[in-house]
Amino acid sequence: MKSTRKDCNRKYRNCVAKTAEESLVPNEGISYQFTEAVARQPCQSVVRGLRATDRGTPDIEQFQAEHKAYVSALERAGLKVTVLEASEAWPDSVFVEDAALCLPEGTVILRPGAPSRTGEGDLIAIDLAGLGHKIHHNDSEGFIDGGDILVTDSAILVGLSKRTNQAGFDWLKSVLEAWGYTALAVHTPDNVLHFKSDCCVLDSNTILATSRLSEAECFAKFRVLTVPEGEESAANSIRVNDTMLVPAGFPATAELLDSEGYSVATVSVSQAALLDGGLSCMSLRF
Ligand code: CIR
Repeated sequence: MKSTRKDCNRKYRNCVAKTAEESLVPNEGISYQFTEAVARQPCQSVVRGLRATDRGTPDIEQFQAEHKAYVSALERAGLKVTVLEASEAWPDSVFVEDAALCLPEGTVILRPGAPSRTGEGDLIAIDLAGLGHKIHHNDSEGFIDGGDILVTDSAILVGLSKRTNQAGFDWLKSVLEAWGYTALAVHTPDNVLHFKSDCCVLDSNTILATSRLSEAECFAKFRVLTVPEGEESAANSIRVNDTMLVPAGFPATAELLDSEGYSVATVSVSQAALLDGGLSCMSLRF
């Protein structure tokens, strides 16, 4: 990546009303102020993508159309989006979020915990290096999926899950602490694929979460808005600059966010959802 931490902090300072000195959070804006994103075209083999429950096979053409609309939504929110070529060898590789974590200090290559996804880190490392990212490789035996990593402006929360183990967390924590971040291990609810399947950042002090997570101790320092009952999947929304991207089909959540003053845009992710994917997992934002 081209920007340094210092440059980035300067960027954030320019974007928010308060200066970093006045702010109560160490990295104000790091969780939602971005200039770029990386996504990957869905491949034909996505029909063999992982899913906890079989609710049907994704339709490739519809997946591609929804992916295109997703990229356009990111662009409308102000990002320059690089769309990487599809990779047939890795059926779930459209879900780029699980393979890397992009921070101002560098890009950390992760090791996704599902056996059919472990090589996605090496795959995206080549692409991101080609885009000028400073790559930090995973030199541990641990597993960690980006879907379990919630970057907030005050700390980076990592949900231990079926895809992210203690060794993966310990390794990432050592990398993040060397860069000055606080990394905290938290619990991913049972039967939930990833920690971020159930929550997202709304701003420096506010989280949107499902009711099963909203009472969790890990959010004690945040104001938490709870996703209306029956709309749990809408917790996997993403804030991109001044826009809240919310999956289509969850009107009560869109209304809640609108009433809280967020500018909401909806995006259909019906085909990704068949593979337990959602808005956050289809891009790396930085
Ligand atoms: C998987 O099971 O790994 C994929 N089918 C879905 C990954 C979704 N990723 C994410 O929520 N970060």
